Amino acid sequence: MTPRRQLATTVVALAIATALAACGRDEAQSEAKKGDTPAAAQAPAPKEITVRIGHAAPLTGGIAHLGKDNENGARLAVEQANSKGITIGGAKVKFELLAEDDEEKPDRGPIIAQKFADAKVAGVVGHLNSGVTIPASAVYHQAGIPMVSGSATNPKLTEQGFKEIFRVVGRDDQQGPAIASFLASEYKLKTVAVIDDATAYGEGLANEVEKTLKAAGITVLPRERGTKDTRDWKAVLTKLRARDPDAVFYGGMDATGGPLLKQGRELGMKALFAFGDGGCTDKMAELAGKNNAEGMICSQAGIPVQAASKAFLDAYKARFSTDPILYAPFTYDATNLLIAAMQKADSVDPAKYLPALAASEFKGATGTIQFDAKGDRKDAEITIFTMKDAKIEPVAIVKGGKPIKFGEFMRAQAEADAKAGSGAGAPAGAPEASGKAATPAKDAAGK
Ligand code: ABU
Repeated sequence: MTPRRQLATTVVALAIATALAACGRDEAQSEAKKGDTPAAAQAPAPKEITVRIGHAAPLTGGIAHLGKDNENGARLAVEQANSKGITIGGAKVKFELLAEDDEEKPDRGPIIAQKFADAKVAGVVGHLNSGVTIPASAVYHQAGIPMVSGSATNPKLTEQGFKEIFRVVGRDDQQGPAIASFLASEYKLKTVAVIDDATAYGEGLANEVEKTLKAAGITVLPRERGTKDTRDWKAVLTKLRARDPDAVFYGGMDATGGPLLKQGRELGMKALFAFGDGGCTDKMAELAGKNNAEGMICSQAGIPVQAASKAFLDAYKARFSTDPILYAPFTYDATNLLIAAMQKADSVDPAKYLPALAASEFKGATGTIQFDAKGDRKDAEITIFTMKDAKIEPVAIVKGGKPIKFGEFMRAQAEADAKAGSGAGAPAGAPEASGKAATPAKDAAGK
């Protein structure tokens, strides 16, 4: 063998060994840079790895608009992270969002969770519905994959003792009492009808509302029930109309809540209609009709979209040519939390970055996020809205069980941000190497 040929053979062998070592270190999430030339092998470029993040929500069916909203939040975070050229464990990371449609079906939850586990995702954002997220969470727990939901509010999710499971919104045992107390204190209610959609979310929230209303001395009529697919509520409403309730509370999503409200008004019901977060969207006015929806009351298990950081709102609008609907700021934060925890742990290995995720102190688009021992967001806000001119408008924010007017909340936030010296141009929720993101950038009016 000539010395020249011997050198070439050695270089090729070195390149192969380097590539094999890279594959072995981070098997399924890593992609050794292919096509290394001998020159590159002599001065190796930083390794690039692809890190997959799963996102699951309904992308078809009645609440596809909410599923897409959630997915957009996660996608924006991934794209922003990729544009920064993040390095973790010495490798340049390219994040890839694996987006799945769980169709709002509980039995699809574990199937998609297993698909994500097989794809070796580093973490999961979702699912949207509690009834899907809860069965899926058992698979994530088994596989050791961190999951952060930006919208599932049923308490059971984080009561299972799964250390991999988190949420960045409040729980229905906070949301239910908050909206029921608001209804009890702001309106002279004697009799309330409570309806649910027989999902983990709808039934659980309705139970919490009923409990609080009864504790306030209000009569609650026997529970009426539909399903997540009910569009014809006339039989239920005709029965309730005979009892002439002062208010109707519905635990369910806007796709079913809109027709409920529309048909209630068509049947001549004058009752105040109220909804939880699933029915707390502008789409209610579209589905029920503008006049029918006017004055309805609803709650969200977090700050309202318009209180999210200006940087997030601007970036979302620029990327998707529309405004976020409901929980996109929360899925955006959930995604950034996963990325920030990986950065802090300097590892994309779920077992290694999970402790950093649990210990997060993260300033995102929805404010500062910390988790309690169960994986719930500490001090989660609950917002109460009313429908005005076909738009839901925040009225009050309940924090730590105490309601304050929305305007006061925003003023206090703006003052706190000014004191903390947050720059208005700071990239909201953008994770930094420290594992903490930039302070949300609200404008001077706090809007
Ligand atoms: N929190 C409202 C909708 C999602 C859920 O099922 O919890």
